[in-house]
Amino acid sequence: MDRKKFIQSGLLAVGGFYFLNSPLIKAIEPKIREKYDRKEIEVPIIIIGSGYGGAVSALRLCEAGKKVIMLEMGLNWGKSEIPYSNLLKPGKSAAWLRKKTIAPFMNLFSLTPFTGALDRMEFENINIWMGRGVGGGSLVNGGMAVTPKESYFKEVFPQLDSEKFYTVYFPLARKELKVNVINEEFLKTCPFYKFTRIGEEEAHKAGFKTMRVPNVYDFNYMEREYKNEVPRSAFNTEVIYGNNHGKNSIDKTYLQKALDTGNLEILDLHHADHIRMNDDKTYSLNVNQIDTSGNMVTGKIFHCKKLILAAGTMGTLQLLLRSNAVNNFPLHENVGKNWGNNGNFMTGRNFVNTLHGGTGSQQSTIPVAGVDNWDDPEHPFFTEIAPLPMGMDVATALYLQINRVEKKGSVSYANNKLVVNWDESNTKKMKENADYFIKKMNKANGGTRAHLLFNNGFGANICYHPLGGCVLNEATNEFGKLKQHENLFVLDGSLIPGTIGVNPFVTITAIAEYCIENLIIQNEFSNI
Ligand code: FAE
Repeated sequence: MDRKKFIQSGLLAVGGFYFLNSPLIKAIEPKIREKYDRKEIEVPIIIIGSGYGGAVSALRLCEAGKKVIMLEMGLNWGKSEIPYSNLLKPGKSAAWLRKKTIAPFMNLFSLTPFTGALDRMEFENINIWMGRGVGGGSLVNGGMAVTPKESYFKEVFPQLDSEKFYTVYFPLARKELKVNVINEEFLKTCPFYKFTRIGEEEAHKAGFKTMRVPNVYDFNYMEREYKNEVPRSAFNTEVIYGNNHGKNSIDKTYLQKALDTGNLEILDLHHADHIRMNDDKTYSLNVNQIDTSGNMVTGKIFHCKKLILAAGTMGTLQLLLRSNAVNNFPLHENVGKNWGNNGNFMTGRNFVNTLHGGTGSQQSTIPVAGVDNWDDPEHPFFTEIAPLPMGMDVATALYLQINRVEKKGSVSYANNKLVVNWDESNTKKMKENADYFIKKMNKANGGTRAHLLFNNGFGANICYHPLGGCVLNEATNEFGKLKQHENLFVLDGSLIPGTIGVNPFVTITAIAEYCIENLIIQNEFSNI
C-alpha cells in the first residue's frame, strides 16, 4: 500500500487527525516543518519504546550524529514533576489507567485512572507486569543488576562470542547502568535489611548457597537516607510505582546521555498502534497521542526510513502481530515463537522467624541477596530474597524464583488481541523447584507455605520478566534486523529466547549494545 492510502486508513482508524504541534519536533528536523501542513511527519529514525533496548539504541545512534525521535506511550515523569507514589499510599504513578492498584497481591486501594508507571497485561494463565513511562521497566523494577552465568549464557546463545560479551558488552552495560554493590558492614547492621539477613541465615541452615546481588540503586545515597541526611526512597516503600530518589533508572543514565547530544527527541504519551511497510521499504506508523487520563488528544502518522522496535517483549510482539493482522505486515514465521517467562515463579513462607521478631517491620525495597541453586542438576534455580515492605512485621519471606524454561510458550494474535499460549505444563518443573525449596526451608527453619500471599502458596502466574518471541538469529538476523525487512530492527527483551537464568535487564542492555554497535558498523544507518 502507498503512503496516501495508509494515511486514509489511519484517519479511519483514529477517527480524526490534527496538526502536529511540537515546537521541539520543529526544532529538530526541518523536513518535519515542510510536511507540517500535510498532516504527516517525516523523520529519519524512529525508536518505539524508551526502556533498556530503546535507550541503548538512542545513545549510540545519537553519538554517531543521527537525529532520533523516540515514541513512548507512558509519561515523562521527570519532566512532569509529578512525584511517584509509594506502596503504602498508592497515587498517580501506581497503575496504568486503573481504578484499583495492580500489585501482585493486597490490592486494597482505589485509584483515579491515570497514566501510571506500572502496567499489567492479563492473559488466561499468566499476568505480566511492565513499566510505562520514559525509562520503561527501569522506573518500576527492583534494580537487581545480575550478569548471567557464562555457562548458561553460552547455552542460551550458542552463536554469540561469549568471551567478547564477558569482557566488553557486560562490563560496558554495568558501567553505563551505574551498577554498584551494598556495603557489607551497612548490611550487617541496618534494620531495614533484617529480612535479607534472616533470609540468608535460613537459606544457609537449609543447605543452600547465597550470593550478593548488585543493583543500580545508589548505595551511598541509601546510607545517607538511613541517616536522614537526604529524602528517603528505598526506605520509604518506593519501588514498583517508581523511586523519587536513589535509583539510577535509565532516564538518568543512558537516556540523559543521549539527550545531552542534542540529537534525541522523546515524545511521551505517544502510543504506536500499528505499522505499515511502504512500497519503498520505509515505514509509516499510526500513532495516538493521549492525555494523562488516557483520552486521545490527536492522531499522527509518522513516516521513517529506519524503525527500531524497543517496546519491550510484549509491546513489540503486540505491534508486530497487530500490524500483521491489520494490514498484512510481513512477518517471518518465527515471530511469536520461543517465548518464556524467564522461569519466574513467585513463592513465599509465612510464620518466618516468629520466635525472634519476624522479618522486620521496616524493609528496604531494594533486594541485595539471592539463593543460588543453579548448579543443582535436579533442582536448578536462582531465587531473589525479596522485600515485603508492608509497614509492619508480617513474618513472611517472599521469593521470586528464576528457573530454566524447559517448555517454551508462544504469542499470537486473535480477535483483536494478543494471546499468550501458556499453561500449567509450562510451569510444572518450576512448581516442583519451588515446592522443593519451600519444603527444605521450612524443615530447617520452621514456617509454612505462603497461603496468606498466594492461592495454595504459589504465584505461578506472576511474571515480571517476559522474554522472547522475536529471538536473535531466529526471527531476526544476527544483529536484530527483522527477517523479511530491510529497515526494521528489534532491540529489546524479545531477542532473548524466553530464559536467561537471572533478572534480565543487564543482558538486554548488553545485547542491545552488541546489536547497535554492529548495525552501525554495517552501515545500516548511513546516508540518513
Ligand atoms: P521495557 O523496559 O519494558 O521498555 C519498553 C517501553 O516501550 C515501555 O516504556 C513501554 O511503555 C513502551 N511501549 C510499549 N508499547 C508501546 C507502544 N505501542 N508505543 C509506544 N511505546 C510503547 O523494555 N529486571 C531486572 O533485571 N532486575 C530487576 O530487579 C527487575 N525487577 C522488576 C520488577 C518489576 C515490578 C517489573 C515489572 C520488571 C522487573 N524487571 C527486572 C524486568 C525488567 O524491568 C525488564 O526486563 C526490562 O525493563 C525490559 O526491557 P526492554 O528494553 O525489553
